[in-house]
Amino acid sequence: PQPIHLADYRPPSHLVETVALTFRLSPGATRVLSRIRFRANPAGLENGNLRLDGEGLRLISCAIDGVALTALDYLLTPEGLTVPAERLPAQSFLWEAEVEIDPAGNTALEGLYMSGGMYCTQCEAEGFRKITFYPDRPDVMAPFTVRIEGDASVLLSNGNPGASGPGWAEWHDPWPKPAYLFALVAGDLVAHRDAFTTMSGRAVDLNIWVRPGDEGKCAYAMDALKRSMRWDEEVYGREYDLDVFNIVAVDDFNMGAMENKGLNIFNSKYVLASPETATDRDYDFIESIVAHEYFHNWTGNRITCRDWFQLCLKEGLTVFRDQQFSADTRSAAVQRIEDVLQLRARQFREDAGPLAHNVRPDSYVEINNFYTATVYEKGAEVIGMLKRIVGAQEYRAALDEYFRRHDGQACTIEDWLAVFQDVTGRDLSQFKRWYTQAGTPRLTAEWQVAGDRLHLRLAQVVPPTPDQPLKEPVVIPIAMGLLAADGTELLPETHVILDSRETVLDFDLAKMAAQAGIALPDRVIPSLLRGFSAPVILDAALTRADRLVLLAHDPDPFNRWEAGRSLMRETLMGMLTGGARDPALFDALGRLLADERLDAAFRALCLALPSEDDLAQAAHDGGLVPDPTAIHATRKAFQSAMASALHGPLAALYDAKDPGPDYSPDAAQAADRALRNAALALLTRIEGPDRARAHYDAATNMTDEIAAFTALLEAGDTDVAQRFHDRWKDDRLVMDKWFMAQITHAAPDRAVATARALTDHPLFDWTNPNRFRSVIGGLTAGNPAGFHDPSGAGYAFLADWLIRLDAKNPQTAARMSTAYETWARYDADRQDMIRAELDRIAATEGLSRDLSEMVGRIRG
Ligand code: B3K
Ligand code: ZN
Repeated sequence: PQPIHLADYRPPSHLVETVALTFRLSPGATRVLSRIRFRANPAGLENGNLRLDGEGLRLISCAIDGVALTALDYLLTPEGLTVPAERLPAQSFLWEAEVEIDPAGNTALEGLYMSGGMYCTQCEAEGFRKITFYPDRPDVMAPFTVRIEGDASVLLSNGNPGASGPGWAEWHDPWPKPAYLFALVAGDLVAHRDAFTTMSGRAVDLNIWVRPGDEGKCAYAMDALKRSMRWDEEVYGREYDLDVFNIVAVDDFNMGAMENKGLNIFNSKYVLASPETATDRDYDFIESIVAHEYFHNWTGNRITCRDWFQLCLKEGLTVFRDQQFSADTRSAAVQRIEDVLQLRARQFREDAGPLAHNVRPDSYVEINNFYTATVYEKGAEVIGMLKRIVGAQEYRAALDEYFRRHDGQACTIEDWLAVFQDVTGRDLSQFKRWYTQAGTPRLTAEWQVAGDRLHLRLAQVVPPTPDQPLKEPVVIPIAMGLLAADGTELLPETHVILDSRETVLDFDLAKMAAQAGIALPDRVIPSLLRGFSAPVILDAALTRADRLVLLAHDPDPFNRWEAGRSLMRETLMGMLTGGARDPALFDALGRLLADERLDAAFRALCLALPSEDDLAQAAHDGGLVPDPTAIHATRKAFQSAMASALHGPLAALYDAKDPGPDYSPDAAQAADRALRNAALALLTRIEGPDRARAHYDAATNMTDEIAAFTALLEAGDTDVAQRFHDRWKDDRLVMDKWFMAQITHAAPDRAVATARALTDHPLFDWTNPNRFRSVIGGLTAGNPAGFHDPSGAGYAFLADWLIRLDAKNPQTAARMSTAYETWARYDADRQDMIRAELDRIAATEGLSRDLSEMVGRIRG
C-alpha cells in the first residue's frame, strides 16, 4: 500500500449535515441502515465525486434522494464506494444505505465486534468504515441519531438517551462529531450509578456499565471521574455538555480506553478495581486513564483533528492535562519522575531507533501504527515546554482562546500555535520544530570558574533520524540553579532558553556568594534541567562528587532523584566493564532512606535501579555492544550489594511502613507500601524467602500479595505459583498478572521455555489482547535478557506469535513488533537472527498493512 502524505491533504468534497443510523443486531449478521444528509463543501477542491469509505461491508441497497442506485451508478472497491459527480444532485441530498456486517466474526476488535457476549465498538482511527459507508475522516463532523434494535437489556450509543422500549432504544448526540467518536454498546450489563452537578448547575447522570458481578469494583473509577470533571472546571474552565456520561468496561480491547462522545469504552483493566484484585499501580492507571478520556471531551471531541497527522493536537494536549491532574492529585515531584521514566523508557527508545518520527508525522501507511510514545508523551512534553516558555497565566489565556476560537472545528498544529502567537505576541516559528523534527536533542553543559565569574557553555545537537539527516536547533527551556560544594544554594531557580546551537552564559559568582553569605567558591555545581524542563538528553560535566552533592542537597526533587539515578547508572556501567562499586553512593542512599521529611514514594523511586533496557542503551551510547545476560547479572549483583549495605535502614523501613489492614489507594498509603515492598524485594535477595513468605501469607491486598509473589519467584520458590493460581484462576485481570510475573521473574535462560509453557496453559487465550500482552510482552519487555537469549529462541518465539496473531488482530500484532526496534544496538549474531525473523514475518502470505509497515520500518 502507498503511504499517505500530510502534504496531500485536501478538504472533503461533501460535508454531512445529519446522520441517522438504525442497527438491527445479530451476532453473525447485523443490519445497519444509514440516512445521511450530504451537502457540497464550498471549500472542497475535489472533483465533486462522493467518496465513501467502507470495508468488509455487504451492501444490500443504497439510494440517493429516494431513488435506488444500481451497480452501474457507483464504483465499489474493497476500500469504499464512489458515486461520480454527474450522478449527484448539486447542493444537498439524502444518501440511504443498508449493509450487513458480522460482529461475531470480527477478531480485529475494530468496528463493531463482540466481547464476552456483548456488542461494542472501536472506531478510532478508521473503524467506522467497517460499520457503514461514510466519509471516515475527522474533518467531517455531524450530529448523530441512532436507533438500536436487539434483545440485550442495555442498548447504548453516544449523546443523550431518547425514546426506548423493550428491544429498542434511541440516542441523539447534538454535538457534531467525526465518525471515529461513534460508539455503540449492547449487552446484559449492570450499572454503578452516580451523579454530578456542573459548575453552571446542570445535572449529569454518571454510569459505569459492567458485567453482573463486577458492579462492586467501580467505585474508584467513578470517584476519579467526578474528580476529573471538577478539576477540568476549576483548572481549564471546561464544563461537561451532555445529560449523561457513560463508561463501559470490556474485556477484549486493543488499548486502554476510548473517548467516544458520552460513551467511553474502557479496557476492563482500567475500570475494575478492588483492594484484593488491583495494585496501587492499577489504581493509579485507572485514575489517570479515566481523567484522560474525560478530558478528551474538550481536547479531542469538541475540538478535533483536521486529519490524522494532527493526532498530537488532541493526544499530546490530553496527556499533558492528565499529567497535570495527577500532579495536582498526588505528589507533583513523584508524578514528574514517573512521567519522565516512562518518556525515557518508551519515547527516547523510539526516537533512538528505526521507528523515530516527528511528533507530527509527515506520512504513514497505517495510522494505527502512529499512536506512539512520540505522539503522546513527547507531544505532552512539547506542551509542557510551551507552558514554561509563555508562563502559566498566558498559557491559560491561550487555552481559553483556543476553546473560544476553535470549538466545533477540526484543527491543525498551525491553528494551535497561531492561538499562542496571537495571545502571547511571541514568534513560535522556531518552536514549531519540536513538531517537525524527530530525534531526542542532546544538550551538553560545561563550565569554568574564572576568578569571580562563572562561564557556563550550553550546546545542542539533534541527531540524525531516518529520512532526516540534518537538523536545525530547537528551542530548549532550561530551568537551573547553582549550588556550592557544601550544598549552599547560590542562585534561586532561573530560566534560560537555548535556541541556538551554542551559547555561553556569564554569572557574577562574587555577588551570589556574598548574597548567600559564603566565601567565593572555587567549585560550583550547576543543577540543570530542573523538573526535566525539556525532553532532551543532558550531558553535564558533573563529577561523582558533584552528583553526590546534588543527591543530598538539590532543592529540586527531580534533580535530586536524577543525580542518584545517574550515579547508579555510572556505577552499573563501571561494574559491567570490571569496575568496583562506590560505597559513597550507598551511604548517600542510606541517609536519604532514613530522612522522614522525604515522601516515601520519592524514596522508593530513589531505590529503583535503571532498567536493563536503559543500561543496554547506555552501553550502546557509550560505544559498547550491550550484553543482555551480563547486564542482567550485574544489576542483580548491584541489588544484592545495595541490600547488604543498606540492610539496617531497609529492615527498619520494612517494619515502620506497614499501613495496616485498612486499605486505601490514596497517595500516602500507596507510598508507604511502595517503599516497604521495595525494601522487601531487596531484603529477600540477601535474607532468603522467609520474610516474603510471611508477607505473602499476611497480605490483604493485591499490592502486597504481588510484591511477595514476585519476591518469592525471584528467590526460586517453586510452590507459590500454584498457590496464587488456585486462588485467582477465575479472575481474568489477576490471572494476567500471574502469567506476566512468572515470565518477568524467570531466570533469563529459562524465560523462553517458561513463556512457551504458559502459552500451553488452558487459560492462555491469545485472542484476548491483555492476555497476549501479559505473556508475549512479559518476555519481550519484562525479561529482556530472556528475550535476547543468545540462542535466538526469544526472537523466534515472538515472530511465531506475531504471525499467528496478525491473521486475527493486526493492531495488537503490529504494536508488539516494536520489541525488535532496538536490534541495531546488539552484536552481529543477534542482529542477523533478528533480521532473519523480520524477513520471515515480512514473507508471510496475507500479512496485514499494520504489521508489514512496522516490519519494513524496523528493518530500515
Ligand atoms: N484515542 C484513543 C486511542 C485510539 C487508538 C486507535 N488505534 C485513546 C486515547 O488516546 O485516549
Ligand atoms: Zn487520548
